[in-house]
Amino acid sequence: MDSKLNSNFFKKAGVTASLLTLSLLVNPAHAVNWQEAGDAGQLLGTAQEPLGNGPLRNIRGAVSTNADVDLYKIFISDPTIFSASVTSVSGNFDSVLALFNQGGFGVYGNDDARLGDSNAGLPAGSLLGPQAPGWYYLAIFGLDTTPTSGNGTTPDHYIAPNTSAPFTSVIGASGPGGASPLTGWAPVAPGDVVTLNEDYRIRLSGVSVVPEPETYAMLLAGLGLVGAMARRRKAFIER
Ligand SMILES: [Ca+2]
Ligand SMILES: [Ca+2]
Ligand SMILES: [Ca+2]
Repeated sequence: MDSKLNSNFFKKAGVTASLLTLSLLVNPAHAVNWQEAGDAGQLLGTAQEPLGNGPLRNIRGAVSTNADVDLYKIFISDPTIFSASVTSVSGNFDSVLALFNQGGFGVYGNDDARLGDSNAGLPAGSLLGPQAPGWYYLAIFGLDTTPTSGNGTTPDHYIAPNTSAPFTSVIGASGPGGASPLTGWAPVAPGDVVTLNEDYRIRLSGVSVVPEPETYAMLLAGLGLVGAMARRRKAFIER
């Protein structure tokens, strides 16, 4: 192999890696406002992951019908302040929020944040809330469906318990299917599907798009790469 060519290649690659590292260091993290791209899926494998770099402040999206569930993969960087609250444009969408952990197990959910307000909210500081930083899944959906687990979507598979008025309670995964991870959603009978086309906004706190540990890992990997290249270049030169 031509050592000169290799040396140039590594020099180039080293500069690229250095620039990447530098841009990560000097680029202040801006707040991210995510807009649903197309239609977010509703299962762990099809959840939509907001992209960018910085604290995730808002997710905006739309529910096409009362059977539309939008699931987002989010990184909760600070569980002590994590909260999520929905506003819908017209108020015709009676939203529900549910949080699942990385394995798809239900964490907590809510139908109405406040009495007389159909917008859902997951409060900070709840004993039922997330206790550790990490990847989670946040679902927004309407009242006509509910998350299910196992190999069925009948009420004996419902992850959340039945609730009664005033629907403001914060609930855990204490339904009959609550001990297993999310695998489906209770179907809305075709005749009961209603077009909504409702825009929603989920305001978030305690959520980051690029998690800090990963950023550091990337930085370290970048620095390590540069170091390794410098060492290899040196080895080539000394040869
Ligand atoms: Ca949607
Ligand atoms: Ca959807
Ligand atoms: Ca609601």
